[in-house]
Amino acid sequence: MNTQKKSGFVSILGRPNVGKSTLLNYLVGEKLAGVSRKPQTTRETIRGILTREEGQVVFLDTPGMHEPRDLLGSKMLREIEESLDGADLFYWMILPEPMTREEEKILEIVRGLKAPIFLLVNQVDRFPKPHVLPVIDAYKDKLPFQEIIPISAKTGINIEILIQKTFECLPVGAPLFDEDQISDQNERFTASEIIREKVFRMTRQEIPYASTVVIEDFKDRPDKIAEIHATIVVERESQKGVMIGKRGEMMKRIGEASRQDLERFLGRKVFLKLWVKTIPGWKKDKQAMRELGYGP
Ligand SMILES: Nc1nc2c(ncn2[C@@H]2O[C@H](COP(=O)(O)OP(=O)(O)OP(=O)(O)O)[C@@H](O)[C@H]2O)c(=O)[nH]1
Ligand SMILES: [Mg+2]
Repeated sequence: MNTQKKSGFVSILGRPNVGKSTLLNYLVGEKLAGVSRKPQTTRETIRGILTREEGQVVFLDTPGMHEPRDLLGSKMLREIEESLDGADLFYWMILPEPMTREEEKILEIVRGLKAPIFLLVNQVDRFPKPHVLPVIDAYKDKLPFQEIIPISAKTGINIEILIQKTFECLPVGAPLFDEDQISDQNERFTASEIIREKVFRMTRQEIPYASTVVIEDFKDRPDKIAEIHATIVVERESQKGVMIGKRGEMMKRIGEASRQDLERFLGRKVFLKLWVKTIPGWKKDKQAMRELGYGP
């Protein structure tokens, strides 16, 4: 009988760089969200869907919780706030490190949540056990967590247990999406996320934060190749120079790495054409933000 199937929304929260997007990708088995070593990689909530015998979970990978400094930062904060509504369960992801002021602030937000909370202590693959246990001890009295689970979003430690506990916690309900669907985002969005991830990984200092990616055109050609035209937008002319690199070296690297990932994701050959454009101060300009896809 299908009546006991579970279904619900799980929102993944935490400070920048703890591994939220890595977890989302692991859970759905596909790279939906950009991952990098730099904080604030994720800018918009990304939804991933996991369907099992037990039912269906829709995971929401949110931007890292931080103090906004510009319109883009405020938009990221709104994305987090929206993901709090309607979640059936929250994952609060931390690292096995002593609590910082940043975490104290997040604790205050998490304290007000209505749905159950799992505390996920991530990256235990790179911390020895004696390091992890005192952290769990320090956190466990702060809130009545439904579960506290040490995990590795990268190597998969305890992820099966996490999935089982998650289904136990979700309400009985019918699936919202098709069984074979892993996201409700379109290919255009994932394509921009894949290219933006490369920009984040390959450029330095303020450049990743000054850039965004716009998909100008995305079409399937008669020869079955996906032709994608994308523009990398930066804030200043000097950044444009860095983005292009000496003799176009940087663009070549970003383009090549993006193409490989795009082909893997789309399952077909890709012809990728990249441009760089400056829109002065776009992160502080409401109109420009809207045009670049960061609408209210
Ligand atoms: N060793 C190890 N590294 C991890 C693990 N999870 C994430 N990482 C690494 O941590 C870095 C940050 O991961 P992300 O998934 O981008 O972190 P995030 O929380 O989504 O970050 P924001 O989007 O900036 O909020 C990347 O370099 C990941 O490869 C883990 O379990 N073990
Ligand atoms: Mg992220």
